[in-house]
Amino acid sequence: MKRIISMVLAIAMLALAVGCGGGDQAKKDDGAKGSGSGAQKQITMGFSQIGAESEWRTANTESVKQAAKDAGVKLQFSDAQQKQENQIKAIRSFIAQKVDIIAFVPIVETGWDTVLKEAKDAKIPVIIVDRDVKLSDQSLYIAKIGTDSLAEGKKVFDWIDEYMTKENKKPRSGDKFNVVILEGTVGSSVAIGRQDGFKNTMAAAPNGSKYQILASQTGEFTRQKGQEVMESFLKSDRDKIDILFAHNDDMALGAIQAIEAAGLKPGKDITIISIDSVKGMFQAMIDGKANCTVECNPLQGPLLMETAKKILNKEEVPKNVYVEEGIFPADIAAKTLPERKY
Ligand code: GYE
Repeated sequence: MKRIISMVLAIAMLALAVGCGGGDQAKKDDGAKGSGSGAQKQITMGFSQIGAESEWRTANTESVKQAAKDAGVKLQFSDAQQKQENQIKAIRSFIAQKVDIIAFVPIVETGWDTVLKEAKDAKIPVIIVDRDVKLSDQSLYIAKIGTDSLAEGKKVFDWIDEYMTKENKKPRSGDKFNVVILEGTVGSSVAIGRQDGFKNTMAAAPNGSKYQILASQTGEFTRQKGQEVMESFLKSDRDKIDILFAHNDDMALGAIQAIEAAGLKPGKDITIISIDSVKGMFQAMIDGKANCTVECNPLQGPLLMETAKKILNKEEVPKNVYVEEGIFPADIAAKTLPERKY
């Protein structure tokens, strides 16, 4: 039932993201008043993206660019090439250019206080997109449109436990299921949240003691690194690994190549689940090489533009909005793929 509800919500969210809906599909926290200058003239938004590490990120960038066009917002787009220092530089240059509003995807959680204080002093409102930040002062941003990574990590463990039980799986060696994890970017809120959500759920689950984490290492959210790290996991534990949890689909897709190269069957010898739900992962599931993907919706552009306009119109906006997301196991992949937007 829960799964059906979240899928319905995910579809509703997607409708909002592609611009045919509106309203309250998103969960909202406490409200916050916008600040800034009027919104009658054309809005200029400075947007700092972290780079192009994954299929998800490409879809996120396209969504923001397209939504800016559709909304008549002038976008100053800056690509940080995976470096926080480049993001800080970009934000400073947006302040110097006196843009109307700044939006950015924080590559890591910490280290933003100083530059965001500079934006606040310059009276430029800030919207945080996708990832979360840790700030000493919550008034340094007006709104956040993001990803509930703790919930995603929880969905991953719950699905694994249900699947291993339903399929009557047995550990390949010993008496516990051995899990290996490919983590996302070190210090990013999504890597921390996905890992914590998974581990906390496992620790509290009645079946939690049937599982153990054999190895966990960053694959930096990229296909290449995912493949390399999986190769090293397989070198030491080829015949022990039962489950791979990759913090994103790209790393899972890289790992699939490593698993095949090691002479094992991905999706069968090793159960594979990851997060994002990009088309490449659907194809892998259709090919029988992966088992499940938890959705993370990158189509945040329309909501971002709508929020920016409201802030500049001094309308009330929710402080934190998490987009609702579903889960797609392999058995519905073929049916679902044609409907996927990213
Ligand atoms: O899961 C991953 C990406 O921040 C939610 O970043 C995002 C993550 C996404 O590169 O593929």
